[in-house]
Amino acid sequence: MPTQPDLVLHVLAPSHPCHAVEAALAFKGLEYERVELPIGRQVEAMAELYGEDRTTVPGLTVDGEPVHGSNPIMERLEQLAPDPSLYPADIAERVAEAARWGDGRLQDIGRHLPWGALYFRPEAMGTMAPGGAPLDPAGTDFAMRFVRATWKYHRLSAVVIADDLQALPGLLDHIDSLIADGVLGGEDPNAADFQIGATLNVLRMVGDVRPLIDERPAAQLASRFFEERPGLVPAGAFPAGWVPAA
Ligand SMILES: N[C@@H](CCC(=O)N[C@@H](CS)C(=O)NCC(=O)O)C(=O)O
Repeated sequence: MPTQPDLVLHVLAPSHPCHAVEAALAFKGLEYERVELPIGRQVEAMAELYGEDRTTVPGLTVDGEPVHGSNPIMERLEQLAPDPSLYPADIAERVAEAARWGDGRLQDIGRHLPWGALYFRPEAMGTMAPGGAPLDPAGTDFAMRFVRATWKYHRLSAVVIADDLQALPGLLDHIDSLIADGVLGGEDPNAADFQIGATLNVLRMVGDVRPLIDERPAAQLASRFFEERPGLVPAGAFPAGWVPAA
């Protein structure tokens, strides 16, 4: 590409929608500056750059023009560099629809279930850094406070988590059907592969749900496009009866 606009991507390191956008940028071969915001201080930073009601990550500035949210960013990248396409012409509308579903329905579960499992196994938070290990008791005290604050922030509850677990097999069926229809998992990745694959990749850190994903075609969307994340909340974290049978 002869010239490209100046791209600055604002992320939180563990965020799966940020990983989706980074995979899309790499697929398009676009260069960008990656600004990692400190966890807990992203709201102020994002509000200043993107506006008071746009405080989640990712955000991208394109020659200073703010674009907020993983799907709007991928759509903007498509305008900037149409080739290779994130929305191939023959399935463009179905890909856009699947990416919207991945954002609107699936993505939250990628936040809820890891934080949900960590509530029951807080020491496992130490495994989420590269080379990490389960936390010692003092570290576990810190993790317990952190996880509780996160539950409050995301308005999590046992009912929310149990409902998400019950819904998961149906959502995975939908992903498998999109693969069977050729909307996902084709030879070249598209925007929906990145959006949905990034969420499946973060869900694989939850030992209770990993087997539900790994037995299915959907698993390939995580492993093909994303590196396996460090960290595992061991199976058996959720109370008996909450996790559907694999
Ligand atoms: N669905 C939006 C929102 C993404 C979102 O909620 N990101 C989370 C990280 S995975 C976040 O910014 N959390 C911090 C916060 O809500 O303040 C997108 O795909 O861009």
